[in-house]
Amino acid sequence: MRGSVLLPGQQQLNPEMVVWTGGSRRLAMILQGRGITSREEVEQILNPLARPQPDLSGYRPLAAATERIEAALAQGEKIAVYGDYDVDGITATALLVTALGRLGADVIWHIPNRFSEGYGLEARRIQALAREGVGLVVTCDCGISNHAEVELANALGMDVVITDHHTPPPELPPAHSIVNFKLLPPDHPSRDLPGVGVAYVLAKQLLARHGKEDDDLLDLVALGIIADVVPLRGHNRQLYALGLPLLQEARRPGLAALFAVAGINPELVDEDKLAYQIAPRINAAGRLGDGSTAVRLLLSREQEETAALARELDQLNSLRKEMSKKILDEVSPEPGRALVAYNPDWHQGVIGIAAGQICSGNGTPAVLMTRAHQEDSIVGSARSVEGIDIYEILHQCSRFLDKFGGHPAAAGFSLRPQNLEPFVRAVQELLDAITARWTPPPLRADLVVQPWEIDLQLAEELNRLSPCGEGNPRPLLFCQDLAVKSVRAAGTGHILTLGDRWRSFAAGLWNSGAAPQPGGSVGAVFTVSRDMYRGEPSVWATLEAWWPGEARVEIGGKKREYRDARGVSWKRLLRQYPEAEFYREGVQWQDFPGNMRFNLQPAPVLVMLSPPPSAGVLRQILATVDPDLVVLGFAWQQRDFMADFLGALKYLWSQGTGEVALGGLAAALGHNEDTILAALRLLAVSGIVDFTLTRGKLTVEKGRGAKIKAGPEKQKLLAMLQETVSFQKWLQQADIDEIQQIRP
Ligand SMILES: [Mn+2]
Repeated sequence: MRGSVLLPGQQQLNPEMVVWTGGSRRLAMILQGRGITSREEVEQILNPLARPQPDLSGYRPLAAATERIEAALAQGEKIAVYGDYDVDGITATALLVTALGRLGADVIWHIPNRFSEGYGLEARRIQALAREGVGLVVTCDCGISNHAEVELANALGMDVVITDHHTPPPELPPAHSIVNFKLLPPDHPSRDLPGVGVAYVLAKQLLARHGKEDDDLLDLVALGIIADVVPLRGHNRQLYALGLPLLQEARRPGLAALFAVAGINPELVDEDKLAYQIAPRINAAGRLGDGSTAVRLLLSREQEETAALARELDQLNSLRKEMSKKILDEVSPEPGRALVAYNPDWHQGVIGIAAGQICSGNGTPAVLMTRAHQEDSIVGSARSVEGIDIYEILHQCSRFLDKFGGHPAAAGFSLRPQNLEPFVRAVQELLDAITARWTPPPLRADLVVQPWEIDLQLAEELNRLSPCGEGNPRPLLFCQDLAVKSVRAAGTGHILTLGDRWRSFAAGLWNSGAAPQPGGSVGAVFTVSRDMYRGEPSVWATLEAWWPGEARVEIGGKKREYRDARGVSWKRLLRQYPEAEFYREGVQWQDFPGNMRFNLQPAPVLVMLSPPPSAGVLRQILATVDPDLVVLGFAWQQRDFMADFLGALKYLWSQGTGEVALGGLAAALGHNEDTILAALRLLAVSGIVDFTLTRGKLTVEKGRGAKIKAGPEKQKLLAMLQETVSFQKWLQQADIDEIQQIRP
């Protein structure tokens, strides 16, 4: 599996990040590790609707487009919506047609045929529209590169309003107006809207001017955002958050029918179901048949019609899957070598998907070619891995190609049959040379977790980062030591039961060759999600990489000796290690020698008198003292946390100010900072205190309440305290070998 793993840096966590994430230290660590450090950015990820959508009404091209469409409405001019055959173009078309229809427009629409017309405006179709009496063409998800075709439309007496999100060429086409947010400044939150998002902004403005609703169109936008793999940041996150509930309520009959044929419970619709189950079914229409089928499905309100259309898309998708499986069966990629293959019988609409599957399965680029449907030429599709720019490679072979386009990860091209042989030779040679010196980039882990942390609560906590995908990846977790309890083959991969002595969870391992042996232990990098198992919600992990337990990735790099002195009295330890740094925390230890986590100094010997509250604090202590010898001397007794905590607050108030550093208070009580915050939140909702946290400094004021309220805050605090108790109990009796696995 993947060679190397990059662990998150050991940076000091800004305590305010924990507050901004609503008390989640883990989310705070992940976001800070990703360079998200301001309150606005955190809010934008976790709570995108806290702020209004960007106001684009002052954007001039939008006003021009609105005016031109309103003129068409006033004159009863025929409008043609010109879309695209992928999900983005299909949803954008359905959206514009609905909005224009709602305004009483005389509107027709067109989805080009992928093979006979190709992507974007096409000359013969423009002529046909002119003959049909169209006066205004409104594009969506295309048009920005169609200079000649727009010119032709103008010559035939039609105006063109372009709405598109593809990168504009240096010279813009002579359209009446061009709404493309890629022309906005680089940091504008609307810049990455997909085609359907751009269409929505225009439709919203038009509808608003006529006092009409646009909210029911947002399901189309949410679907297009996920299917078009645009960054899940900025305005996209807001539109997705608004559209998701409509999808989960299955408001649109066509999508309800599609969820039904796909066996999806609408309430459970999320970004993954949209990307992997819904988008392929809608795309199947354009790949194997006619994209119009999908537009009709999205527009239809008739139950019989939607059921029939949804079945049709489902069948096309099954056919598409069979065809790509057949391609996968027919090729035999060599491990570590890029695959270049041609077969005239493969379907043009499927080679891109198959190339993607080969590429991710084999971990090398893949180039597949077939005979074009319509003309005497060969078409190809290429997919590549991170760090190998397939577009650049095609560029270097462009002397053999008629057309090529794309980006570093995916590209398409066409060539004449007589060039096939020299092209295959050239491209294989180039790819061989490059893949030979290529090493996969390291996986970048967001968070180091211990086996006992991997539970449903973790999955739910991390799920607050949803939607995850482009621009906001699902967090990658690193765990150094997981027991492999069982392994069974499932589909193209394996399902494992992993865990530690006390807990287990299920994990999927897909497309990655060998699985570990049960009975041993592994290190792994994985994502977690919430899953239903036998009707119960549970945590599910998806492994991205694993390695045998004995080949552990070094985190600290330093060899440390550990000595077991659990149960030995502190007086004896003090005599035995007079030069050592002593760690002790918690009110019961106040009068003992030693230091809290913040007052510790580097020293060759560390004696731990009290058990730290979490692996995180233990790591912090080890990192600060950086000892060669660690003496585990802790004795532990359970205390009443609330009594200690209220006592500390009383002491604070008796001193006057009510101000204290969060870290200092946590250390004095021997707890985690997020536990202290959870306790303060509970006391605050109970009216017992009022508190603010600024730059790590707490100000706590006395409130009027006296009784602690039951509710989610109390549950949360109890869960955190339980976690600390479990960890400290574990420290009491675990093998030294296991404790040693917790490194800075
Ligand atoms: Mn698009």
